[in-house]
Amino acid sequence: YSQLTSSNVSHVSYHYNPEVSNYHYGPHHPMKPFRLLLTDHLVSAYKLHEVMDLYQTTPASKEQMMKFHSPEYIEFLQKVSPDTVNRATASREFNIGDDCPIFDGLYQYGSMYSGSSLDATSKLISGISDISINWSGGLHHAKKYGPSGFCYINDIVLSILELLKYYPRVLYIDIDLHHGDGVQEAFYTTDRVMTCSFHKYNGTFFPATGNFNEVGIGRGKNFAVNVPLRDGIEDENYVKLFKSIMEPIISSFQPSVIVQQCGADSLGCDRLGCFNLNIKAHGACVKYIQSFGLPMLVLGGGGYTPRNVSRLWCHETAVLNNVELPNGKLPDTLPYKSFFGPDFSMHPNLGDRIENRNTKKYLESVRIRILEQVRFLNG
Ligand code: ZL4
Ligand code: CA
Ligand code: ZN
Repeated sequence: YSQLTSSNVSHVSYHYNPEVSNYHYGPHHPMKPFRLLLTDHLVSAYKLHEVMDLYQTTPASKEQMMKFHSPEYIEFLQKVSPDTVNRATASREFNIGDDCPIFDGLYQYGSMYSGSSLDATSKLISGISDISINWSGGLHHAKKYGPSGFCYINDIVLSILELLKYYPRVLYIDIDLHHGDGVQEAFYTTDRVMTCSFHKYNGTFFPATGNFNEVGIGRGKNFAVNVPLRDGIEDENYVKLFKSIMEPIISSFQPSVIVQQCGADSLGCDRLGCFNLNIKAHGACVKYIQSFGLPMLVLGGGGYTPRNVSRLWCHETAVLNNVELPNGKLPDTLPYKSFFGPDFSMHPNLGDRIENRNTKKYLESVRIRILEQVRFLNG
């Protein structure tokens, strides 16, 4: 299981099963798997498919999903259907409801996006890829015994468990708008996985966890990092804070592999969002992590304005391939081009919708507090 280090050009692989974009959470539900089809069309219109290894992925098996999830929960998902579900029981026993409804093909959907993450993971482990991408993954809220926040199977936990068989230390970075609670909880007591989430936090915003004082327990103490942010954070402050926190974490933790969740709901103008980030700033965080030259699993996550989700993940696919996309209008051959109006460009301004409630003083206190925690990593 050697890693490719001799070449200065990374081998990038893209893991996708087009079927995943056909599932529907239901009318008006903000999570739209169709955004994955839009992303794939953009990636293809820019000919990025030609510079990466493409893999059509296979669904995860029941046994693979039970490496984290309880057999009762997986069996429930396998058996349940919209017509036969007892909603009262499903809600009480398995947290089924408006956020996590029962829809047609739910089990296949969960095994499909998790299978993509596991396929991407095995290409890293075998050394065939230096960077593996699965935009359909990154569903960070799912718990051992049930779904949470639009997430049914925790593909991230499954992937990290697999990575831990071959790598001593895994760094997990989560730039989704929401706290990566499911991943944090799964590895809260180990010093082999460091979890680090940037998110909106005010004590009530979903999932209501992720304050500074959640740092891990036992051997895992100080190996969970939380960066609680207020509404309206802007490009420059976010990227500066991100780099100033991730640099010392990477130099002291010395991860052997990095998993990055790239949730697109931290962009400005997101249907559920409250930050002001532009696509280039979000992408700069991915580029910065890539610059450390470690094997990297890159995953999607949230993102509720499909045209911007697909723009972001196409831009990040380009970044990871060291490709500069042409400025100007989107390619004429792009299917669903009408979704991208009125500007028809890759970089609409998403940056000034919400008042920035993160003062310089607040962000400085966040940085100091986290650097304090990271100092404890070395004894
Ligand atoms: C919706 O319109 O804050 C679900 C969810 C369904 C359609 C019809 C039902 C209408 C917004 C959200 C009633 C919906 C009430 N429909 C939903 C406490 C809540 C209880 C459920 O990006 N109601 C729960 C979850 C968050 C809560 C965010 C982020 C995932 C990720 C990774 C998950 N849940 C209040 C909300 C709608 C809906 C409209 C919704 N749910 C917005 N925020 C939530 O981190 C993928
Ligand atoms: Ca996050
Ligand atoms: Zn989110």
